[in-house]
Amino acid sequence: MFDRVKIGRPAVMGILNVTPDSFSDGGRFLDTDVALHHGLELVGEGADLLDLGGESTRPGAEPVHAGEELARVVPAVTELAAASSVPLSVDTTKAVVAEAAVEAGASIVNDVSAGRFDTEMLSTVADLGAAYVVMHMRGEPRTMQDEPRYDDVVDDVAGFLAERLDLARAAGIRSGFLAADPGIGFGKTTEHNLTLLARLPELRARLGVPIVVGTSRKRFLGAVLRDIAGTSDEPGALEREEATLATVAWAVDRGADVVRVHDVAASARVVALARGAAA
Ligand code: PMM
Repeated sequence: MFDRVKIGRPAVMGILNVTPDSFSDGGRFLDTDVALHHGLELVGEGADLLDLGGESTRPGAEPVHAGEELARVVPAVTELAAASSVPLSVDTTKAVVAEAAVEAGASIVNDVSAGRFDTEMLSTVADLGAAYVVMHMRGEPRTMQDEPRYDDVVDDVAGFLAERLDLARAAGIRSGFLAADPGIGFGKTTEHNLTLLARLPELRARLGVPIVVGTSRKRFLGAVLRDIAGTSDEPGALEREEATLATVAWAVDRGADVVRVHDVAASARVVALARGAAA
């Protein structure tokens, strides 16, 4: 499902947020027809997978009720599953949403809480026979950016992910169906994020599962660009695209198996080039 060896290069996961408040494309794809259209566009641009999310996880975001999340995600998954054959992933921390989305045609559950927010999640994913992405986040979205500290960010993140992968296996999720994500931007400073990217090979070697990396349009890129420009203004989400592409190339070079991105067309080209350089 996630192995870069199988398709001969890292996979491009296109982001389809069906939320009114996601940080970079919130509100644009809330309508099911619009989501379907955008999803198919991403597939046409080279997305190997689509990741649909109905709850914003941006820093400070408030949780969404399951009913609301289901109403956002399930119709979009149903329509996309009927219209396209790319694997669909559901970005959720709730077992009921994971279950409904998989029944509607998704085959991957992308859980930014790695099973911490819902005690039913791991057993539900195991019963569904779905693939599962465990991501590292410090605490919860509402408070994760409050003075993040680590002894050694790579060691701490790897230790957390290894523990969550063990729990996922113990719950019955098969090893070949698991992937891990360092959670760029989830309770980390700019320095932490850059360190995690630089030391991705170490993380990958320690965990022994495919690695998903999501840097797309994230805030730390704005901070780096601001420092480079020597100004006090931070570029907004839509002005972070070239920085995103630089980190996509970097992540691929350091062994990322899946890159989670908004701009699929440009990322697909960068992945193809970076893979040539990394080979
Ligand atoms: N980032 C966001 C949401 N879900 N899932 C994974 N596995 N990795 C990420 O880095 C990640 C995620 C937040 O970004 P968005 O609002 O653009 O979706």
